[in-house]
Amino acid sequence: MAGSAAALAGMGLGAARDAVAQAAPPAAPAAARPLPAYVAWKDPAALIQHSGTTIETRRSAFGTSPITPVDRLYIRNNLPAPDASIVADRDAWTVAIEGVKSPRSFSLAELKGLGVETVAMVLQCSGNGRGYFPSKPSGTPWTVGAAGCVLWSGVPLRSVAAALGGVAEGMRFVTGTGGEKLPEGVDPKSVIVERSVPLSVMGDALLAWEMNGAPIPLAHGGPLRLVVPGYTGVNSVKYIKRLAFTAQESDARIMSHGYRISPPGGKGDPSQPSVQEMAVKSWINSPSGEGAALKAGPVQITGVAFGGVHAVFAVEVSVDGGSSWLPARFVGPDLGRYAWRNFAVEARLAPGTHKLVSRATDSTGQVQPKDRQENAGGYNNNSWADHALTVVVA
Ligand SMILES: Nc1nc2c(c(=O)[nH]1)N[C@H]1C(S)=C(S)[C@@H](COP(=O)(O)O)O[C@H]1N2
Ligand SMILES: [Mo]
Repeated sequence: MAGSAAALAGMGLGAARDAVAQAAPPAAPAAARPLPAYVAWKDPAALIQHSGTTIETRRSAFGTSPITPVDRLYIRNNLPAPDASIVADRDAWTVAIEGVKSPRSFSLAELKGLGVETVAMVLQCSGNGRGYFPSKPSGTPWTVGAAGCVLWSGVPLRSVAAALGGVAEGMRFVTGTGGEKLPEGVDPKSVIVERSVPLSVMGDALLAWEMNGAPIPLAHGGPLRLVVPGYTGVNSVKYIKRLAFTAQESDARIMSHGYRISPPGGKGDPSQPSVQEMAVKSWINSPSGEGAALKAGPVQITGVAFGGVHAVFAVEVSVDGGSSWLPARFVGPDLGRYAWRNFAVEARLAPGTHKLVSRATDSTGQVQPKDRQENAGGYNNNSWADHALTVVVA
């Protein structure tokens, strides 16, 4: 596992892993498939298009400032995005609020009067890093780019609940329902995007209408999106049409059987843990290992690190596959516990092959693990070894 040239040349596990780490195709925008119409405004050179509904950011496209530009941010849709007509008159969008003392619907215009807050938050698909599972779980083989750090503005859930007399007795979950038109001829529960998270998210969750300073694009859930800081992306329901405080978790398939941590070879069921809180994670973005070999000399090794529900506290970098570690420094502003931080280490890399890895620690002392936790769906991969980058210095 030491990132030596010999290990790379061999056919062992380390070599296989490196092959996966290099799986992102080199930038070739001219040859890239055109983006689908609903995301045609995105930057194709910054993206890897797995399908029309699964598009990830290239490792080399993250930059060194914390906020991910919307035209580079990943896309994940379980159902086709709704028609653009839903953002023609944003303020007219309505959301039903249930499970409060006085249930009612609010228009977006009315919600804007109830409160406003802004949070910087890592939005990361539960399956980010699935591409590094040797078991090749079904689902998109995301590498690092099903994630971004985004600023959201909207009304806190607690303000919405307070405006309606508070959460009703006995409610334990926040259940959000997406506003997609469902395909006909199938059981709605088998396809609807409806997720439940514990009531404890009330402190920081928002009903958001703004993203990085502009109205949320349709593709990212406009006109109105539930955002749950610290939780994986699936819990932040786009084009939300119903927000319910509920006694039970939703029985929609995406909640009951989807996004569960199942043993390898197993199937999801409601007894297993749901994919919810994110854990401490980091990866290196530059040098990216894509494109031409590096020249020997000083290099700034940069990447991103986040703690999930806790703030990230420290990052270390290794240029020898994890045998020895150097402390990284944080670069740029701290946007709060749910955001990621950019980090940098200056290193001199001699000619040859180097295996670069990073390892983050959160504010509670949790250290990013070396190994992934095997599971059937390929969820929650925060292994530092899996996210290694192999670079060649001329
Ligand atoms: N209504 C709705 N919300 C949704 C989804 C969806 O398909 N429909 N996909 C979820 C998943 S799995 C992820 S990872 C994120 C992706 O958000 P993005 O497309 O804005 O990057 O949205 C989540 N919220
Ligand atoms: Mo996701």
